[in-house]
Amino acid sequence: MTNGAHGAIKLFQFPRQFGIPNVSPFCCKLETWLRITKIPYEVVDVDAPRKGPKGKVPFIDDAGHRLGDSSAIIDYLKGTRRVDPDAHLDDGQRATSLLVQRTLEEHVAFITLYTHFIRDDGWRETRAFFDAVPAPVRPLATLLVRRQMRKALWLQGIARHSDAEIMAAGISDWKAVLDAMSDGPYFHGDRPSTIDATLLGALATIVRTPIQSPIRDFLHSQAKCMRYAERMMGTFFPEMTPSRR
Ligand SMILES: N[C@@H](CCC(=O)N[C@@H](CS)C(=O)NCC(=O)O)C(=O)O
Repeated sequence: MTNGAHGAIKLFQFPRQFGIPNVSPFCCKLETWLRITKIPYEVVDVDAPRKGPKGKVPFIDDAGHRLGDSSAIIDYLKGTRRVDPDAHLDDGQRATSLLVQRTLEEHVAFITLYTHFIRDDGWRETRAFFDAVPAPVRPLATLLVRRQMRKALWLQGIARHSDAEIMAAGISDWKAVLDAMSDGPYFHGDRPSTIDATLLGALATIVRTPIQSPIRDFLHSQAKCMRYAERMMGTFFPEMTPSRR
């Protein structure tokens, strides 16, 4: 084990749902990164992101030191654990990683919030997330969360477009990401790097949940993408991957 001197970190994230590491792209990204780097961790389920230092999940506790934001946590762990799955990348690959990360985290993530919380197909599935809320207050709680999400997406801007425009924008993003990807097995070739964690986080919540959308249909039609998702899950989360018949 590479990190023997350190105890297991605590990883705070949403409870698992749909048989994937996490429905939150950022939580799935961080847990995938921990598996790529073999850093020991234990999962702590949280329902309320506001308990974290940045008011969002994921966050970690490393021997009493609490830290939020998946990228800040990754930088911190690279430094304290002296592991860097990106060390072998050249400047061009690093630049591509950053551009793909920004596309996924600053654009695709909002479209995914729209498909999961606002579109009826998504909301039918996502509302089950609130089953843990006591029944008498559940209708009000879910109404408020969805209203807050609509407001956030309006302010961010994506919700000012028609449904067809948002779906087309999402498909364009994904086409660009898939075109930038090597022939595998990982995004940049033979070895996994941080962008693979980011990419699995963004993909799993779309292709491995039952939430229907034209974006999901598009991704399911891309053999390269589906092979990649299956390979990443089989390699890093074998316990969540149904065995092949
Ligand atoms: N930049 C952050 C984004 C994390 C994030 O947006 N988390 C969402 C869940 S996907 C969250 O906690 N949202 C709750 C909120 O904003 O109140 C990261 O990389 O960790």
